[in-house]
Amino acid sequence: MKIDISRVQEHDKKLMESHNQSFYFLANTLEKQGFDVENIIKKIADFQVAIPSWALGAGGTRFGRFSYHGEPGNLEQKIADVGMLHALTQSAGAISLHIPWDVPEDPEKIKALTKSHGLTFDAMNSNTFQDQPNQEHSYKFGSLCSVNTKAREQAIQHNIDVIRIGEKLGSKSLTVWLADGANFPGQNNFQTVLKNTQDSLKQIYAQLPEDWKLFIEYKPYEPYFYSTVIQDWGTSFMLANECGPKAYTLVDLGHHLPNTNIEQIVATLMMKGKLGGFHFNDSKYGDDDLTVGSIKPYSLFLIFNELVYGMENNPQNPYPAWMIDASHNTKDPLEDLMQSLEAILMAYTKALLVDQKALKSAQQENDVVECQEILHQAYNTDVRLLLERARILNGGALSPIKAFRNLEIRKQLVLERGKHSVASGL
Ligand code: PSV
Ligand code: MN
Ligand code: MN
Repeated sequence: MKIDISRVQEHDKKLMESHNQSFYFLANTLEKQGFDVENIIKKIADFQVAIPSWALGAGGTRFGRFSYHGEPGNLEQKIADVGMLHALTQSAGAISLHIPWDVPEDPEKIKALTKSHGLTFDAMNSNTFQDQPNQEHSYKFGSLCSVNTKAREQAIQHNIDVIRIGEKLGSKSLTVWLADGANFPGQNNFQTVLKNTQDSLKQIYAQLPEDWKLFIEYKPYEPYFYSTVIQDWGTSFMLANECGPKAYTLVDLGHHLPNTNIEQIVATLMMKGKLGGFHFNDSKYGDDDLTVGSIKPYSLFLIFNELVYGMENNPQNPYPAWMIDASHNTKDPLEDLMQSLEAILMAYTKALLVDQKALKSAQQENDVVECQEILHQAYNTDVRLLLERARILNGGALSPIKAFRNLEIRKQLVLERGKHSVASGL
């Protein structure tokens, strides 16, 4: 199914008058404060976030899935869902695939379909955290870290296979997230499993095409509860350095222990030119994978403040790959993703409104109060009208969720795809 954008524009006509009035008021206010509003809107419009194929079904918990029906049942339908999200929001211009869940039968056809929705392929994700049917060696006790050479070789080969599939689609990166770890002290020799992981990653890295990047994701705990081999950014950073210049650390917001200063991690990695990718979500306790900005929007703003600073001041760091990595079971997944996209763009826009020059001089003066005032001035600006403006100018919906609901898109998806849902989810 493809969205008929003229129906969206027709729907938006009713909302335009009030948007215009409020927008010009805000634009004037910001211009008076010295901001180049047109430039900010262009930056918002250019900011694209990838959608992972596993976030399109209601999932997110191992304990129960409560379907919203009409969920995508194959790769073509997953691409159609992201295409729809992109048509409405104009900010979801890429899809991230997980192998073996999303193996394309005909890569050329899938490539053309993706292009027809205005999408590109973001990072490919390998999966060595589950055993697949007919798999020879089990990952029960680890994959790239395994003390079983055969299991390790199998996991390395899987990652190489994923790269080859990605090449056919035009992807340019591989994200490796490993569940490898231990539930009990003494189970693993820390140095052995880290060394094995390092050797395995180097072998995968050796097979990376010239213009590809390797993203190494970290996570402190879960599924294992005593130790994880790549537990933190330091371990990921060390492994990326061992692999070489095309390997980077990937920060997933949910993969930190409570109260970790993620913005400081971002600053450090960007200074070192090693922040490759970013997974957005939100959490109260751990890797809860909740809607972005639903729990700690101010933290998200502080993280974006560092990202914006890094993008402007750290040419040694490549432009990071953005992706939403969130999925749970109580919202329509498409509406949930629209809320996440909005939260990401809001935090980004507010970070663009931080007066960097004034902040620098307040820091120089050690004027602690003024530093906070500057951040709060930006954070407390209601930027939603700027987001609306960027969307309309790009041909999207003024309010994606309103359009999605009023045009009864979920109902049409259920009619078209039926009630059963087979989308894979974590
Ligand atoms: C598991 O924590 C996880 O959510 C990681 O964040 C990965 O990026 C994702 O699954 C897909 O493998
Ligand atoms: Mn992730
Ligand atoms: Mn996760």
